Amino acid sequence: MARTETAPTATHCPYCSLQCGMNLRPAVGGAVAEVLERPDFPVNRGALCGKGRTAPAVLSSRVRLTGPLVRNPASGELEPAGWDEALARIADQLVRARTAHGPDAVGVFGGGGLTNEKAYALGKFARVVLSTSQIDYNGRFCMSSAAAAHQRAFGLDRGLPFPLEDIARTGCVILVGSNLAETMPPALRYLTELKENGGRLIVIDPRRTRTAEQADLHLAPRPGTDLALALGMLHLIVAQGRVDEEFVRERTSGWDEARAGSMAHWPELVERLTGVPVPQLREAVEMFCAAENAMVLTARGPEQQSKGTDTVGAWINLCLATGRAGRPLSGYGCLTGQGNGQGGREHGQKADQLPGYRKLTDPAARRHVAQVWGVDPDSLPGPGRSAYELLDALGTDVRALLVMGSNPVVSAPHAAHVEGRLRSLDFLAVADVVLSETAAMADVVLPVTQWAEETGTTTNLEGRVLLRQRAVTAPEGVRTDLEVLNGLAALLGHGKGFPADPEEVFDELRRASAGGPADYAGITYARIAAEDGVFWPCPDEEHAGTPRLFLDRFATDDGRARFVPVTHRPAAEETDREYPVVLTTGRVVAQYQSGAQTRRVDELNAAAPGPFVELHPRLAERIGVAEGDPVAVTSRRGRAVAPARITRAIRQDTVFMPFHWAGEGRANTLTNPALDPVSRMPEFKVCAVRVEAAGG
Ligand SMILES: Nc1nc2c(c(=O)[nH]1)N[C@H]1C(S)=C(S)[C@@H](COP(=O)(O)OP(=O)(O)OC[C@H]3O[C@@H](n4cnc5c(=O)[nH]c(N)nc54)[C@H](O)[C@@H]3O)O[C@H]1N2
Ligand SMILES: Nc1nc2c(c(=O)[nH]1)N[C@H]1C(S)=C(S)[C@@H](COP(=O)(O)OP(=O)(O)OC[C@H]3O[C@@H](n4cnc5c(=O)[nH]c(N)nc54)[C@H](O)[C@@H]3O)O[C@H]1N2
Ligand code: SF4
Ligand SMILES: [Mo]
Repeated sequence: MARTETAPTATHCPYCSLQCGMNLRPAVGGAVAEVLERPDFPVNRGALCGKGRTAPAVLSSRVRLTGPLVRNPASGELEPAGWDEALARIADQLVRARTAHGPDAVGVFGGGGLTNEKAYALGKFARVVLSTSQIDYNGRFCMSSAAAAHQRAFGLDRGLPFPLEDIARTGCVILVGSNLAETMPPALRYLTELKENGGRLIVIDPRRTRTAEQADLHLAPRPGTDLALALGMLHLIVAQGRVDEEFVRERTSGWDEARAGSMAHWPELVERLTGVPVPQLREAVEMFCAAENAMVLTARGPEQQSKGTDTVGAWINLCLATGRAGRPLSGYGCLTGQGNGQGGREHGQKADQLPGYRKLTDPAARRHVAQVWGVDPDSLPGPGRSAYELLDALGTDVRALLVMGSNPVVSAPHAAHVEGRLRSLDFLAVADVVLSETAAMADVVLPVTQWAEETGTTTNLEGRVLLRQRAVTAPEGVRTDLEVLNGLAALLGHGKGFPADPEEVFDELRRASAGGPADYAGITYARIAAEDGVFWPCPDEEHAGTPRLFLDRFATDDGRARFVPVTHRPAAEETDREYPVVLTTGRVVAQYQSGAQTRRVDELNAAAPGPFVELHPRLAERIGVAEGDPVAVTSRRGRAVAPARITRAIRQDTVFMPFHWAGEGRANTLTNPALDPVSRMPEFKVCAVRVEAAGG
């Protein structure tokens, strides 16, 4: 008996999209649950980064929420309350908003960290129980530009169309705006193996990151100019006669227009736009074309731009023109970010989407899903607003909001404005594991279980569906997100249709996704556990799953990949005399996202205690700051202050801030909410700022 209670369970890390496998042994007595290696799991083969290794600390953290909180109207304070009271308050307020202002006055904001089951149930809850179109999620801030570009070019969006292991065996990898040495450390092994196998690595990043240090060639463009860089490379490929004419003829459409788009992008012009010297551009083309197989992988650098969709499109064009797609060991891929960044974008928490990656505007999709849900297709609302537009509409069109799995006070662009919008709501409910900055603003806070305390599936960056199994017992007083939705649905008149058992939800998800682009019909919990995960699409239980996509045909109607015609355009905000420096933002290895979870872990705080402004010694000298001095960074939207971190690893015209912290050093006080016209992705990676010494 005692043995089974402390036996380790095979499960997965709560954080990033690598979804590293681990074994977790429950705590004995007052101790923290123990992470053990799980060397047989293929993605990370036992390796974990510091965040994964210390994740159990958040399970037993003293600051985690263990009972609901309800704001006392008299004192204005959040006070402990029972579950019945908290849920009744939410149901009552959502009905009130709907009655007074219509169903679209109620909004829902989800997260790419939610399991497939939760994302599915949340989307269904919005459409069926609330009848609102106003649902979106933080994945819009993440990989939505790459997702849109995938759809346009290939007719299907799965981040990586091949398993990570293929990276080690290709000939050349261009890594665009990914710092995976810090953002998915165990994946660095695939790049090391690539080089051991004789392959070449090109890294494109305005900073010489730990990842860039591994590269055979590092190009450091000015932020926001990746589109010009990709077009410049395509220009050279055309000029040097290196186009794979046969591939272009047999497997693609739209080449003439794409080629025409590249013709105006002379290397010298590209050098002027990007700051990348022509010889380096030529060297990159040489490395990429000399290899028999090659890949381009993008992450947030080129994607979080107001032209992210076109930028990724330009990199895909490069792959297509050289025949590096739709065949083994070659292709384009996006390194998705959040734990369920892939699955979270497939099952219906996105504004325009139904489960199985179906479109909400497609009548056949509506009929199929409505039938699974037992509702009239006409009762399903249409598409709603994208994440930032939804946050921007709070307090005006949208009067009540339910947040599950995001902390936008820290992570949304133009965050002070978003805070104001949240404050102007009639009602805010937040389900979280800790009192995040967003939860602290809520009228009702619901404490939920964490990863290791509940079972559910996630789909990692490879499209591999995984089972994250419950390994420890949750503290008394917390409920799962599925139980929360089950309870709210019942209070709102839907006693059926929202089971709290994850496997039951998954079985419904399988039916809802059947026949859709992201088809999970053949995937079962038992299969996942037995097979180290199953790659979608997997239409039936006899189907082996699909680790590699597009080898015979692309997922477009005619089976051909589509070139997109693109030309360069500037960032939404360019530098000028008043704001002469470019700010870009991103991550450090020891903190995760808004920091809501990792800022509760001593070991991680010791490694990354707070925000900083990374700047070049020349710029530091010009403004008179030394290492550690407070630097004020001002944009058209606000001012942030953080200590200087001086390094030659960044361009002289650029400063970098990580976005993991709230308060004075919050990077998102500064960022520009300019949106990509297709994906509605905000421009987190480029805005114009002024940089000054803040001391004295
Ligand atoms: N430690 C840690 N790991 C994480 C996360 C975390 O918060 N912390 N979050 C997870 C999530 S959700 C995501 S989305 C991923 C993100 O993973 P990454 O995309 O690797 O992370 P970022 O640091 O946002 O951006 C990567 C790099 O883009 C560069 N960059 C900035 N501007 C530009 C530009 O204009 N062009 C180019 N080419 N590069 C540019 C930055 O200098 C940075 O080094 O990480 C996941 N893993
Ligand atoms: N300036 C700048 N801003 C950025 C970015 C950038 O590069 N630069 N990157 C953007 C990107 S890529 C992303 S993905 C976003 C992420 O930004 P956020 O959406 O804020 O991400 P998290 O900090 O992971 O927030 C998740 C919240 O949900 C809670 N939580 C975790 N698991 C669960 C669960 O299962 N259920 C519930 N109910 N709650 C849970 C956590 O405690 C936390 O409070 O930030 C974006 N913001
Ligand atoms: S790399 Fe990502 S999944 Fe792996 S341990 Fe670190 S945070 Fe967790
Ligand atoms: Mo992300």
